[in-house]
Amino acid sequence: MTQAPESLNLSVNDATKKSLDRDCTTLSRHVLEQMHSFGAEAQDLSAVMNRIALAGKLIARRLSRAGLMEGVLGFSGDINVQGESVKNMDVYANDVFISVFKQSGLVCRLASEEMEAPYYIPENCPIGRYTLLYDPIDGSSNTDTNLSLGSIFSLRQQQGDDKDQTASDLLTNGHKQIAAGYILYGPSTMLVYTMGNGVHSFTLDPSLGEFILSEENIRIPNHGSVYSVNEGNFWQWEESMREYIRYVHRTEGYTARYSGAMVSDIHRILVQGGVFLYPGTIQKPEGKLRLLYETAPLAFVIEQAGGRATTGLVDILDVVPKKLHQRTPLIIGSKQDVAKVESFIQNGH
Ligand code: AHM
Ligand code: MG
Repeated sequence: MTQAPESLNLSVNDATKKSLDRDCTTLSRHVLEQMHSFGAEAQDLSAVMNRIALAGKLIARRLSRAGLMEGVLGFSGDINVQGESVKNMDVYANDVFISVFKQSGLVCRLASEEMEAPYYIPENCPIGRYTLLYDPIDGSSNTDTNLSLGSIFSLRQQQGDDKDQTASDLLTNGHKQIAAGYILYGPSTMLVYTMGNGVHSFTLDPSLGEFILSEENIRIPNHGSVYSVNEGNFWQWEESMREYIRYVHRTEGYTARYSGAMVSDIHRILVQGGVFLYPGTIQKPEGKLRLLYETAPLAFVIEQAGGRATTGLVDILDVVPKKLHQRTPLIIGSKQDVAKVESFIQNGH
């Protein structure tokens, strides 16, 4: 038998070692590395992220077989607190996040787009634990056509004992978020998160059932060619927004992309640059998207990647909501592109 040269042996071993290292950089290990600690808080946050990942895996599994199962697609027949028709997948995904945190002793309250009031988990939950705010299915209109969807999450520390169960301590600005991110259900399932120390993406490896690190410290380009907005609302907007759209129409180098699920549109922008807009209309100046579990977590991610997020007048992370389901307009993405939209809103050019 011919002996392989020593250098070749070495390089094969190095490559194997590298891929093994990569396969072992799971989400929970990454959170611990980010915290530079193995203390109680780091262990807790790692466990919380691990359970969010489990919710993502359960939702991804159901979506991947949706066309083969009864009762997964279509509407549930209910109307949610936002006045929107609820889909079966919205109900399932909402329950999944509750189920993964039951008895965990980590998250004691959950607030979501689908529930009028927060859901309390009193069992095994000491004061000062975490609250999870989430949108179980972002872009639910894409569910029945097998297109990309997302889940959005934001973690905050409970302030006070909330004895009257009003959750008024949640009505604070977005800088109070401890962690935030999203899960993107696309051709592969990805989890993107920040804990205030950069933005990191993970891809679900179905053969392992684990989210494995794809990219650390993602930086959003300062400018991109994409603008992402529902232009069907053109005549409902203020004139300044219409003027911005006329500007991109007549300026070379812009291209439109809009999927109906902002997690996937914003993920594209995180990677390639550009701007996503969901402005208010003359009738509804507050827009469609909710602050605490949609715009603030996405703003935290994009700002951590070096981008910006604003209502057009105020940075999203500075907005203090008056109620749990408060809406805000959203302009988010590359610094230069957000500034361009702002210049139209604030100065009319
Ligand atoms: P949802 O959480 O109820 O699905 O609403 C949020 C979604 C975003 O993902 C998407 O960008 C937007 O609503 C689409 O709304 P529209 O159809 O008005 O453009
Ligand atoms: Mg939503």
